[in-house]
Amino acid sequence: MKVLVADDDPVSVFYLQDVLSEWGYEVVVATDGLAAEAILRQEDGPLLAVLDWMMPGRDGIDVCHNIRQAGMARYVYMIMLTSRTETEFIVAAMNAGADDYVAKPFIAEEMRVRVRAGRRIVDLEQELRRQATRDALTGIFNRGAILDLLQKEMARQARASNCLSLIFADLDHFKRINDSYGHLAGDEVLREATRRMASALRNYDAFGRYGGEELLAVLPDCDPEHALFVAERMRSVMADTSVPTAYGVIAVTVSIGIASMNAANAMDMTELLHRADSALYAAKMQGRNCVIA
Ligand code: GH3
Ligand code: MG
Ligand code: MG
Ligand code: MG
Repeated sequence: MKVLVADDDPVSVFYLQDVLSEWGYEVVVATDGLAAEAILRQEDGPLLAVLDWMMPGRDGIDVCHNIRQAGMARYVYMIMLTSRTETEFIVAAMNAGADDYVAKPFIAEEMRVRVRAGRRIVDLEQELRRQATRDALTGIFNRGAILDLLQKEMARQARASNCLSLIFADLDHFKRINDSYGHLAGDEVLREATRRMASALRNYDAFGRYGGEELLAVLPDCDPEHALFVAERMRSVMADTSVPTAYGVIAVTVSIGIASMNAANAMDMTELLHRADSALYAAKMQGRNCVIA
């Protein structure tokens, strides 16, 4: 796990770096508050930070305050490092958003247990976020998370005047699979189907379960032509190879509908979903195991 160490005192930085890496943390260093804040705001920035109170430019308290105000998607656990240990200073630090504090000069063992307590919080927060956004059966995004992501991505693409494509996929005659092989076999097929279809996507695409055996892929910066190519790949990874399960080898195909949006034809999320759903319906009508844009 990455830990940010922000301190203007090179001796303090050196010591912290030394002990933290010995305890297995990956240390990122900033020597002033501005740099510290910039690092914490990065998309994959550290989730744990040890911040010196007194730093040139922007002090640790301001960094805490700004990070809490920033409304970031992830929680950053911040430990204030301070030589001011009177109650009023501690209250000020924690009011600004610090989670904990360690008195300077610090004792390594105390730093170790306080960072470890922070890590417990960060781990719990990440697990909670995973459970809230992932589908329990397949591990892909759940309905709430994929729709949330679609909404955000549509706004982002509209600002950038980029094209976004949406793929709506539905397994064919899935009820028959449940009826013939049982629901546990159906579950296995669904898991394998999402795994295969996800591998057909680019790594900045998002994939989620809309409901039952209906799946949504959000493809940013993707025109209809390329979306068709991706969807065809998703279709063929299913059609080309049957799925081996504990209950037998099961052939399963998928029907896919595509809708795209760009600056010239802006629309809201409901409209885009509706279009992809209509295309999916047309694919079913055309005989299934096909893609319609
Ligand atoms: P179509 O080709 O028209 O899509 O036919 P279908 O049978 O796939 O369509 P329908 O939507 O009627 O049936 C979907 C079935 O998927 C019904 C439901 O029991 C099953 N299903 C939904 N979620 C799950 C799941 O998590 N596990 C299993 N095993 N089955 C599921
Ligand atoms: Mg200092
Ligand atoms: Mg179906
Ligand atoms: Mg369905």
